[in-house]
Amino acid sequence: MTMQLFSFFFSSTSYRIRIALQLKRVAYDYNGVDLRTDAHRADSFTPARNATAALPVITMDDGISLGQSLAIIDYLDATHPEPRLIPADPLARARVLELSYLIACDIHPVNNLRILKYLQGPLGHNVAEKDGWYAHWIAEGMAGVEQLLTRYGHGAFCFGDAPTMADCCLIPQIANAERTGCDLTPYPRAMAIYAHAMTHPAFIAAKPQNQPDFVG
Ligand SMILES: N[C@@H](CCC(=O)N[C@@H](CS)C(=O)NCC(=O)O)C(=O)O
Repeated sequence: MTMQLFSFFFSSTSYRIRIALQLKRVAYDYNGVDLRTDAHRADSFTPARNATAALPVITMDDGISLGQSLAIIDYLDATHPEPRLIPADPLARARVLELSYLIACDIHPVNNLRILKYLQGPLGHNVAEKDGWYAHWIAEGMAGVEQLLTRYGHGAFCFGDAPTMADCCLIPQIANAERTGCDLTPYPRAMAIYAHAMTHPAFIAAKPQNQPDFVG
């Protein structure tokens, strides 16, 4: 059985996995789960396949399901080691994890769909306030990303001329920030990496616009 990816085209966490799968040339079937209609919370999808009602999820030959994008990339790196996305060298590995965690643990969670919905629903904020929240946390987080890249980054991607898990996290985060109209001019190093990634076949194939469930 081919690996199954449960993804939504605009989901940045799903985008991380699409990049990793494309880089590693792992065959997979794409299963679109529409976050806008709460399909990720439907009984047909949770909890058997999706313990936390979040994307992405992959399922494997033996029926095992796995969520959490960084755990999935770690698993893919162990089962499909070429090309490596998490370096073996302890410090190189730590640098890749440092940037990946900054994006995955600090930036993405506060701007996740359920948080934005809670701001507008139970907390009663309007669209402008919600957009201000989003832009604020992008600015705080991306300032840290740019610092790390300026101090420790090198090459055409975050840490060298080959992509790592850090690039799998950075590119989707920038794509989402760009789509929501955030000012990204203060982050020239990050944006240069983004521009370079947009010329790479694996990153192009993983773009939201190139997914079967994309709606413009
Ligand atoms: N830490 C998780 C986050 C997963 C996550 O929350 N994904 C978003 C899509 S980008 C989602 O499914 N959100 C649904 C919601 O907030 O209701 C990961 O890295 O996989």
